[in-house]
Amino acid sequence: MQTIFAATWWFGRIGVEAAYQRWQESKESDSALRLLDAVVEGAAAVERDPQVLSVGYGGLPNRDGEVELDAAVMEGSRLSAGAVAGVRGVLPAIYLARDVMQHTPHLMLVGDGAVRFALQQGYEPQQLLTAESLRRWQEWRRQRTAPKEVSTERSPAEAHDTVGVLGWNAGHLVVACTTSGLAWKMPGRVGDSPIVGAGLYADNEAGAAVCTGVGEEIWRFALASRVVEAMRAGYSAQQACQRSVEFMLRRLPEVAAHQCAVIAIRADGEFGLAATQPERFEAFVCRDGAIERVQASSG
Ligand code: SD4
Repeated sequence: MQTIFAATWWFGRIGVEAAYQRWQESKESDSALRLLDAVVEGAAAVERDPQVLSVGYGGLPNRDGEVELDAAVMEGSRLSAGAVAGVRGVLPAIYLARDVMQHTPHLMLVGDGAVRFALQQGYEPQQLLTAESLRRWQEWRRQRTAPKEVSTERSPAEAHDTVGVLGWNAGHLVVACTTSGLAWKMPGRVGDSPIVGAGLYADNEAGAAVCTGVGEEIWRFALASRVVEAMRAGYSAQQACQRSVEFMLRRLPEVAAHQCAVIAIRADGEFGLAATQPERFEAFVCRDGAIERVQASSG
């Protein structure tokens, strides 16, 4: 029986490798739980990597220099989900999202309430800023207070990427998504990533999708849910992603100025991806351990 993992961006490779490793080493007898643990582990590996400046430890902070994490998980048999948003000092945030799903009657906890829950669950408070992310924040602040200087860096929104990990086995679908959100965001700002239907969705009857890019644009189009509903209507994963992104661009042409990307797996295991800026988007797909880099194509 084939097992598929897929994850966004260059660090998607880290995500699918860690997911597949967990899948293979797992002693969990319930295959649905085993698959969920695998995608959570894939997302957590990216959170722990300080080289990734947009997820977890080392993620770029908000405008006040604080790292605020958003994360969510969803599984497609019971449509169960758990999410956290605006969480400070907790790592991996994706574990906490899974804890919300498995150990509370709620779907999402935010801010201080989420941190209190984390402490009750035994998480140790962590410093998520690294020397590098602190240096970048200080540089951003310096440039902001010196408006005549021109920044050569890509705009914060464009420089910021989320890891979304999809898992498929025997028709069962799961998804994990975690991010530090847009760099230099307003404190308290939440994007699409922890929002069921916007940043992620999974339904075994149709498929699963996870998004990355500018959350405000992705959210207003409920992109993950839109893609899953297109698969339910009979489109392939590739067509569903493509059609949904084309709809966004037709409905609001200015979306083309932003990166909005989605990857999807249909209930039968077929994979697809699309992006408003396809030349800048890549994903990694792992089929029974064989990893392939996939680039979005235009049109
Ligand atoms: C957000 N969607 O918070 C995330 C950020 C991201 O590529 O994925 N950027 O809006």
